[in-house]
Amino acid sequence: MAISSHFTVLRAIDSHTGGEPTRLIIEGFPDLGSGSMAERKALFAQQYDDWRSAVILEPRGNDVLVGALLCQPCSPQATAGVIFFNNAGYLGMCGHGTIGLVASLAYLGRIRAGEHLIETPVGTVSATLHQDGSVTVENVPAYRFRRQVSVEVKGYGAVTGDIAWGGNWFFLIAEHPLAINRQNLEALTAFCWAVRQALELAGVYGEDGGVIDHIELFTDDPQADSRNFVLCPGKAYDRSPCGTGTSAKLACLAADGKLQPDEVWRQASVMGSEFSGYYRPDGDRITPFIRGQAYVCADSRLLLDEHDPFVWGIR
Ligand code: PYC
Repeated sequence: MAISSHFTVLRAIDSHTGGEPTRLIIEGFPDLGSGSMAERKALFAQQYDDWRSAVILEPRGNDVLVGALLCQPCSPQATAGVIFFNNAGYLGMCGHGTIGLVASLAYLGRIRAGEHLIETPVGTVSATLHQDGSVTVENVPAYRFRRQVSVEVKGYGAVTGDIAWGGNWFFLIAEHPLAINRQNLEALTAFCWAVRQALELAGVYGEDGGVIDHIELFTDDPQADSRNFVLCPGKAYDRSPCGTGTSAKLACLAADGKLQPDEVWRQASVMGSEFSGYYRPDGDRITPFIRGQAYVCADSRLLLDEHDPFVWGIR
């Protein structure tokens, strides 16, 4: 089928991992060169940010969607490089997105079951595609940076949580007044957003000065070891248990001596989807392993019409 010259065409594979969507761009994106994924992410952000909004924002996308740009890796040993992005900007790493990437590459017939190295802006991760289609991600090293930090949150009072790195910065809160279930999504979102703003107002950051842009709440779950609610940087909540958030949780459990190496932790999301995880010690950090399953749900072409007033998304 011929497509007129005023269209730019991107091929996208959509998947979801525990309900959380990933849109993998496999063709049509501007060349970002051959630098590291961190360098290519910087170039993407500086020169091509309108391509991020075209892919992610309405009318082609939505606030929940996480984008993943498939890149040629630097190392010949790696299967792929990837840069993750969302409605607000860029992610260092994304667990559900890596599981979605691997499921999408398997759907395309580009990979088989086994271990694959994937380069990300925050380091190389390994992803094992199992025979049953599930994927285990060996994430970048995770650690708890600060324990039990209190912050005054407007309208809620003092809130205490741990700050941990799982590939993104998280504030993990066990003690809070909210029920974690689908009926309470608005209140959960409002609370987490207020916490996020309070952290910034109080000048509380990650170890590298990074913004703590993921807020994670926990409660007990009848089936899993815990249920969480994760608010992502652009104010959308994660439908999955969040791979980097589960990694941050494993780091806190390890630091508290509440979970032993190789012991399995089942993390449920607010939607009821589940990841399982375990860790291995890595100096003063841990290496987290997160297992989940993604399903491919679209193989499509995104059309960017130069005459369309919303060609770069509704910003
Ligand atoms: O699974 O790591 C994750 C993630 C980060 C943001 C949304 N999902």
